[in-house]
Amino acid sequence: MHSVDVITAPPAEGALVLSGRLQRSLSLDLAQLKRYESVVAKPFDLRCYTTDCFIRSVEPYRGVRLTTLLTDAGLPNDVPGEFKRTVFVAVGHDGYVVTFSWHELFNTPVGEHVLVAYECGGRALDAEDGAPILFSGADILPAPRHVKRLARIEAHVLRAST
Ligand SMILES: Nc1nc2c(c(=O)[nH]1)N[C@H]1C(S)=C(S)[C@@H](COP(=O)(O)O)O[C@H]1N2
Ligand SMILES: [Mo]
Repeated sequence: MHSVDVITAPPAEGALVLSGRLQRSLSLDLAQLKRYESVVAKPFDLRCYTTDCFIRSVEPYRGVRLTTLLTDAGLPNDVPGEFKRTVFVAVGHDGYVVTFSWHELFNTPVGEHVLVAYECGGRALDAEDGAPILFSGADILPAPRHVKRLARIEAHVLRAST
């Protein structure tokens, strides 16, 4: 899918918006997410970091890698190499926030397991099920970066404070 057809309209209700320091903003509803190449994750147990409690077992998710979406939006490169200083802030519909770094996503094995999921165990997920769900399949305790109803990905290029 090419991004040209998704940048002009205002974000649709429930769409995922990628914005900030990217070459273009994207607004993607579930149907548009499904047009990207998908991958299927391994089943896993959701465990909370704070309590270390088991929440539930999750069947395999299908979704698009976050790196695929960020590559489509275009990483910042106005200053050559500045994309390596980018952090990505992922925000749920309720304001819940988690972070990723460019290195983590593009330069470690973690990135290949970070999905924006819209299907679980072969069944389509809708907003009531929490779709789209951002999750990081290589995390030790997966619940914190298992963001229900992912609403936004903001890209920020960091610099050292002076
Ligand atoms: N949108 C959103 N997703 C979220 C959270 C949240 O507050 N908002 N909390 C996270 C944390 S810390 C945990 S432990 C689990 C809780 O999952 P549950 O609500 O399905 O039990 O959701 C994760 N995903
Ligand atoms: Mo948690």
